Amino acid sequence: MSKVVYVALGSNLAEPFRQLRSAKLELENMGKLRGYSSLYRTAPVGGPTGQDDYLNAVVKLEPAAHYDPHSFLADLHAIERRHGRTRLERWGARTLDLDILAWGDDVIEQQSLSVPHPRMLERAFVLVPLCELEPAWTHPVTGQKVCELVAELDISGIVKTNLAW
Ligand code: A4P
Ligand code: MG
Repeated sequence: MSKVVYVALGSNLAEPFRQLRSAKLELENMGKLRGYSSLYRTAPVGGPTGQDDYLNAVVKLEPAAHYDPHSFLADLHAIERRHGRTRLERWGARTLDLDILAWGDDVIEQQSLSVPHPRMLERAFVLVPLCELEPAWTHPVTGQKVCELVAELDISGIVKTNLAW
């Protein structure tokens, strides 16, 4: 059976709602869409001060059979480029950020690709939508359950929107 991949989407530039909607359509070309969270408006974490709020969401996909995690990430980067992403500074404002949160239960620890995503455990803007989408998701290394992790975090900067994909 094919693996399931969770992709985190984030944008805080150039009409984030438009960016995320069109990115989701592009993701649907990379496999079978198995679910998606609501869209969340979130306070920026890290990076320069004065950034606009982000729009964040998580999408669940069954990747097309020809993908491995590296070729999948390469195609995510291609989508980011088509959305005008430039990498000026770490954690700076961006038109579109696509991260692989998890690839089945695989554990990969390379600089170019690390899954589960190493910073996801402390990030409410990732865990809140993942808990909504897949409450049973469990970290393959630590065994922690996503919604239990959310319960330990400050989620005051995370607001579920009524925006419809
Ligand atoms: N990389 C390694 N593992 C992965 C993975 N699992 N998924 C490498 C995606 N990429 C992975 O990423 C830098 C490098 O990480 C890539 O070359 C890739 O090979 P990037 O997207 O170029 O840079 P980045 O996103 O600025 O850095 P980073 O470290 O991924 O940042 P994060 O952790 O994604 O944080 N606040 C709110 N509210 N909402 C946000 O969405 N996002 C960030 C970015 C900061 N603050 C935010 C948000
Ligand atoms: Mg990133």
